[in-house]
Amino acid sequence: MAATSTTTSFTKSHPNVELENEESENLSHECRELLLYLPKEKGWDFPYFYLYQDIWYPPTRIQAIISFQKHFQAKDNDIIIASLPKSGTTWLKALIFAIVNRNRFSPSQHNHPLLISNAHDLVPFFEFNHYGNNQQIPDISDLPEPRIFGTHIPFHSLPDSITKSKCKIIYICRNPFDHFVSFWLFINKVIPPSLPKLSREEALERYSRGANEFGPFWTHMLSYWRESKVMPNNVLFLKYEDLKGDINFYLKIVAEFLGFPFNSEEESNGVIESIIELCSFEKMKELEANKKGEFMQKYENKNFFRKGEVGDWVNHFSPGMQEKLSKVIEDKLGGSGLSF
Ligand code: PPS
Repeated sequence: MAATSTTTSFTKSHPNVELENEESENLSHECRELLLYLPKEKGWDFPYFYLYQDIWYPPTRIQAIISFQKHFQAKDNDIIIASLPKSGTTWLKALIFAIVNRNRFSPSQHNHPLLISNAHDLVPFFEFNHYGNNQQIPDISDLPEPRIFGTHIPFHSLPDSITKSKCKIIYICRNPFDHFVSFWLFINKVIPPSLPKLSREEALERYSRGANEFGPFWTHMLSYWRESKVMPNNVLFLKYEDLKGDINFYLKIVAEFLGFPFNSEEESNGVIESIIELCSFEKMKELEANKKGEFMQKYENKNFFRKGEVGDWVNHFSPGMQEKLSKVIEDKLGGSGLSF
């Protein structure tokens, strides 16, 4: 499936005449023109989101995605870690970095890169890092191979260069109840003082309409879910809850899928257990690199590590909220084969 050039509603007769100054700063002419005609919603940690290719984003993200779609050249051995934010991205980035680089960096060595750097610095995102630097086109052709990238973009917006290649894409998905809680708490921590924090009811109302960054969650999840059924050798679909339930089993699945299977010697030498330990929530949360520092000069690294539990949603949902989200899940995912 190829990336389409604009979203569904392109209503020339009703432009968004009042593009905010701070929103249009550093945007290309092409992006500003596009924004004028895209559906617009109140944002969470940005003043507004715009619907681009069926997904809501702030303007800077759209600019980055357009640049990524235009310029990225995939290599067949590229590895792409895809997710909705707050689904286990940081964890999966760490696990995959450790698996793929285990011959360069032993998972038990005291100066392993994951002990001194945040996983997002080792595995940057296309749309925040590589293509998020205003309008500059990055030179990423000579990154060490296999190159490992992260993205929160849905499958249908990935450039042809990726979808028509032999790249390996691993998607991690999370139960929408826990996903919502993690997302809402995180965004409220990073909302700039100029914007109001969202109550959980207000946040859930918007989440249930799909009106959050990278939402609707169902469109995003289903984009990878369907491709994982069509192209199982290229797209592996994982669930956070499954990894929490049996990380040993899933680590082997991931390594095999990526073409880096563990051999019997590694298995008996405890390499799998060392990777699990290195990337465990408890270990990562306590590292200096993750307690301090910021990602993108906006997100404190410590905020990527909260509880790391399955089922924490029960502490945040009223019965009415539970009913509301259950209905959305049933309406949007029912019949797809994707369930939680
Ligand atoms: S982001 O912003 O997209 O990178 O966030 P993401 O990493 O996808 O999700 C953050 C949630 O994942 C939890 N987390 C972990 N769980 C298990 N193991 C490890 N190592 C790990 N690291 C982060 C993190 O605590 C967030 O979940 P909640 O429920 O908020 O605790």
